[in-house]
Amino acid sequence: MEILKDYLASTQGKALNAEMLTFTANLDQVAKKNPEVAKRIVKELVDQRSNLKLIASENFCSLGVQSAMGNLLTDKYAEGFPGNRFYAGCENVDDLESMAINEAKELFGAEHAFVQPHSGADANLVAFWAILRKKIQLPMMEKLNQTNLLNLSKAEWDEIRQKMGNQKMLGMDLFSGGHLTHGYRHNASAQMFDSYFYNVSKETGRLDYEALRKQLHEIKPLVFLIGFSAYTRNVDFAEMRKLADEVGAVLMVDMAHFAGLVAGGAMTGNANPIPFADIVTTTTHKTLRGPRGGMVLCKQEYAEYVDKACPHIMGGPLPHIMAAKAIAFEEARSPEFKTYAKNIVENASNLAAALVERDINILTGGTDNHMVIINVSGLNLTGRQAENALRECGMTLNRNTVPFDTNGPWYTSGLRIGTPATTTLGMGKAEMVEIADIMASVLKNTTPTKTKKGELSKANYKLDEGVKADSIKRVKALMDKFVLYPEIDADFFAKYFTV
Ligand code: DSN
Repeated sequence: MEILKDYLASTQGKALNAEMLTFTANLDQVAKKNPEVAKRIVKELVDQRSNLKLIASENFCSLGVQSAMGNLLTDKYAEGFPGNRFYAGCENVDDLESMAINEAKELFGAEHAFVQPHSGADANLVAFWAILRKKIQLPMMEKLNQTNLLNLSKAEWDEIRQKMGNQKMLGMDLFSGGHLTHGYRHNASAQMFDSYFYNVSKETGRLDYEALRKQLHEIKPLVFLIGFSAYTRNVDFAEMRKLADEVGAVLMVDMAHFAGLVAGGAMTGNANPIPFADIVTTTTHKTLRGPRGGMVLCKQEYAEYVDKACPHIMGGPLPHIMAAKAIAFEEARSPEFKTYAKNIVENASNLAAALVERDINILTGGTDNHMVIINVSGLNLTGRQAENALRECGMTLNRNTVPFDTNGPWYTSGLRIGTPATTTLGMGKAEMVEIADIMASVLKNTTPTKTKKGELSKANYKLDEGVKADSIKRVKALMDKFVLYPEIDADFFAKYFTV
């Protein structure tokens, strides 16, 4: 407590808000146990304060959300779901989880919510197995006149297992913007399902509904999965529902990226998947601005199967994270969050327009959501070179494949940028134009070096020193104006870490 005592003495006369006090006290506890860990926490804050966060899947959650995550709630086991636990003493966690569930249902207008998944990948596993159990296991059990798996003979169980493991799923191809967990061969989902993929149109870069219809009729999948981590256009979920119904497929949507836009009313009508999909998964930390975690929302008919994620694939939930989810969902119901969601989209659209004005190649020429995807191949760069050059200048973003990418998923030909974090900081149109200008200048002044064989390197590059110095200055000016977590006093860091 020495550091905290010093700190409090040094701030005499200054009003300290509760968030600062909590943060200070927590960090002090960490420092007492392991100062090196405390330093790393502060170092991360320093990094995120001094570099522009343009990663489309990241954000900054409130200090209230953060404080809810770091406490004694982590000490409780609560396998099961509210009212149905495998341990005693869960009444309080029941209340807490129910609060998060009710907030989520209210926020999204969902029939049912399951707030335990630790990540989006977990949420997808929960959803996949809920679908398989309801659609395949249940009818087979009914045919056998059985309700308990443990009463099946080995032969009966083998037959069910094989049928469950042999179902088709149609998801978006990774290169078109789909996600690893949607059937990619290096992911367990490709072993669970016989996976098929749809692509965006080569001409428009957008989903082609007629091509999709054709594929659906050919494949007739059990699961029709819509969701992406690198696609910038709205999806017509009413149309997707129609397509799914034509072939009797379950419509599953992974809205991890745009959940905050749905919550904040920036994606409404047919762009909101909740009324149309059977089952929707999401993370809670991207545009939704909550703690790192996942969630499943579904129609009532899937509720029972989703809730029984334990014992099926999950162990104990994280009560401290569910507490933080309850706070984040409540925050997302506020009028401020509505404005925030609208601003995210406006910022992304202004960022895209400013990049296009500077002759940067943007996929589909713009965006409907929170992200923008740049194709850097026309500049002779790989995504990796562009990502590294921009990070040298204080811009944190990630390289990404573009549809039909010839550079593969390691080097890639694209960059994915997003506005959730900069919008949280309060940036608007002027800052988006400034960011676009810095980015364009860095990209145009970065050139690949030659390999020993005289070919263009995919990894190494040369960035003009003058442009670099100027860009660093300009990014710093932005960051100085829009301070991350202004509640946390910079002087306090000095006690743990010299910047
Ligand atoms: N890693 C996330 C993203 O960046 O989109 C998806 O899992």
